[in-house]
Amino acid sequence: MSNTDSYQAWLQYRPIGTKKEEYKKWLTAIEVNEESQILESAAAELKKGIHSMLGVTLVPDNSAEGHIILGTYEQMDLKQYGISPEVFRDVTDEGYVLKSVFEKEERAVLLIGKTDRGALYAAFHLLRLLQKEVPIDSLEVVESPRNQFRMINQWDNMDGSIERGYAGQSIFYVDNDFNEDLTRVKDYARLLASVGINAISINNVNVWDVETKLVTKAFLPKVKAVSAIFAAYGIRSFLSINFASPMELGGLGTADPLSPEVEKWWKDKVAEIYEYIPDFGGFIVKADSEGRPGPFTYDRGHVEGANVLAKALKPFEGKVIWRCFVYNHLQDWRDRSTDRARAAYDHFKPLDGKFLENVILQIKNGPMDFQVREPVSPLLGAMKQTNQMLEFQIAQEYTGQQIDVCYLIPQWKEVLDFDTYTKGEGSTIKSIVDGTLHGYQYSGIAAVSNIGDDGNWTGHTLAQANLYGYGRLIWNPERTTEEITKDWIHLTFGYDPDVVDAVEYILLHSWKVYEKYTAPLGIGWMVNPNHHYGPNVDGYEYSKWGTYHFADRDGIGVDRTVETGTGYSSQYEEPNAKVYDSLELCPDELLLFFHHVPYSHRLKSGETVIQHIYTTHFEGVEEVETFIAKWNGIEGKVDNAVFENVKQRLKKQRDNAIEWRDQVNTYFYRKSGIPDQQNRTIHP
Ligand code: GCV
Repeated sequence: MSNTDSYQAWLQYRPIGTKKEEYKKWLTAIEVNEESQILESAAAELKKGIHSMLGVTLVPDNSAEGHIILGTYEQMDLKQYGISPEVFRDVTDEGYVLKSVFEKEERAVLLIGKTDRGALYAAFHLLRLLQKEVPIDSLEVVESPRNQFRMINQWDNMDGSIERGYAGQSIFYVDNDFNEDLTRVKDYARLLASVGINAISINNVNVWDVETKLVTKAFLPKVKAVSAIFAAYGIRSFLSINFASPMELGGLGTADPLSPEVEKWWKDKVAEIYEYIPDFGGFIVKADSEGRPGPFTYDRGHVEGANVLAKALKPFEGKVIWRCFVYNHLQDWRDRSTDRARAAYDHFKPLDGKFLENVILQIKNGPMDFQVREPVSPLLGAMKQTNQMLEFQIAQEYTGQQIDVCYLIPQWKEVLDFDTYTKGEGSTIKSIVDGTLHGYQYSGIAAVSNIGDDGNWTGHTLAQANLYGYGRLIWNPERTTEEITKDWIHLTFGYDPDVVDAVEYILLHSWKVYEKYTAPLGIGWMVNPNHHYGPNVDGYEYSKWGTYHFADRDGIGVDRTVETGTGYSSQYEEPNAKVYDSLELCPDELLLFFHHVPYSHRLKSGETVIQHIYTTHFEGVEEVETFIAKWNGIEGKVDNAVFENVKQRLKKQRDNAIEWRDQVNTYFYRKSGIPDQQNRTIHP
């Protein structure tokens, strides 16, 4: 993998080793059984990949001895290949069957989608198998994605900047316009489709002046061009909109969602958008949050706000994705009723059942904001009659900003496996967002992208694993972290066991290591305000009374219990509510999220809180040293440019970890006056 190849990310398509001759018997020609743009993309991907791996140029032929048959099941004579149509009964629209048939000297690899999108995913599946050099002579795969929406949110601004972007400038925009060259957008679509992404919003949820105009004639032809690129890869495009558009674009005196002229304005606007883009996905909306306009200005609520848009989108089957990241960022949240953690649930739970059916609420995984450790948002699953979607952040805003390595798949897996008990035991987040638990009509998962125009897309080459892993995990949340991680390493770096071991070690330990040298026991927020990079223990205070961690001479942590605190713990179903509320039962890793305790409080691990803080911060730095040693051990076994990219970032990560360790340990030593039991130097 060279520096330029790191642009290909996990679509390396390296020449095949021992299996080459075997594969060539199967893969000489391709027959596409239907005309569609998506099938054209699938065929192009197969041609490209197979040429690169086997040196074979697939010819269009259905009589060649070994050929691929690509298409949709309705157009296929299934019986001829011994496939019962029954197989497709439980396959969803984006699912597929992948089967190899060897009969009378004829070899065929069937890639049959329920629709053309399924066939595209089947093509990428086959390409993955070839890259992994597995036998293909008896393939029998039946696959359907578990989640309906598998979405990416770009936080790109039209001036070319990216909110919380850590990998260069936008690939979409420059100088308040679209990029003329959309080659990278197409390559991005390929990467996303290869891991099963089927929806994307192409502008920041904070919609400023220029972006507001994306829904006007000035930009719709270009939105259409970008949408067409994604559509050819089965990805539907969405736009983030400004709730005040009827005023800012339409010149109306109000954006009140109950005003008939506002309702008409949105109807006309939506109809206009669909004239340009018939398969437009819909709107994503950040309203009444962090200073963005919304229905509150008119004494209306989220229901009225979302529903006026939903009505306009309904005739076109468009969706409103309404974000629940709503809290009062100016208020003193120590007041019981305004604890920021409580906000989403307090705002939205009472509105259950009131949204139109094409509204989906998008809820961040935790109640705060993508911290290294947070409990799962209690709003997820709490609204049984309202479509919901989970929001992750692939961009590492609070987890090292793609300088420090922090592989987030293990964190996301914990979220998806979390049992909410909302319908009794087994009410996991994954069963909520895949729609099965409450029978949601629309649901799924979205995540904030981590790419920019850096040569390797993600700044840190290892951060590509988060994007890859996101797609693979949300396609099937039962997939293990280890499986996903190994796949990414094999596809990206190949099979050298030393490389695989080193990269796997670093990735699989990285989240916990990041947690160790930054924010302990669920406390979070000890970062520099605004840019959120680097330690600043007292950085986050929303009021003159205190900081987010409430540390004083005697103790630390936020009391979110019912009896003496903000009562946040009661937003969970039992037994979770009781577990979090109880000092004895609350898991160590979330202790300070729920409880204010003396420094001498003993954790379940047997250590005191203060000793845990010291020890984890020392260990965090030591473990980054181990990452460096592991990485240095594979010099010469990965491409030099990639080696250097990761090496430099690991060095910076060590500096960061040292800075975190020293600031955090010194701060708590000064506050508590309690020395480290092992007499390590706390304040150098
Ligand atoms: C897009 C956090 C981030 C903001 C982001 C916001 C959101 O507050 O720091 O940059 O704004 O979340 O999710 O809307």
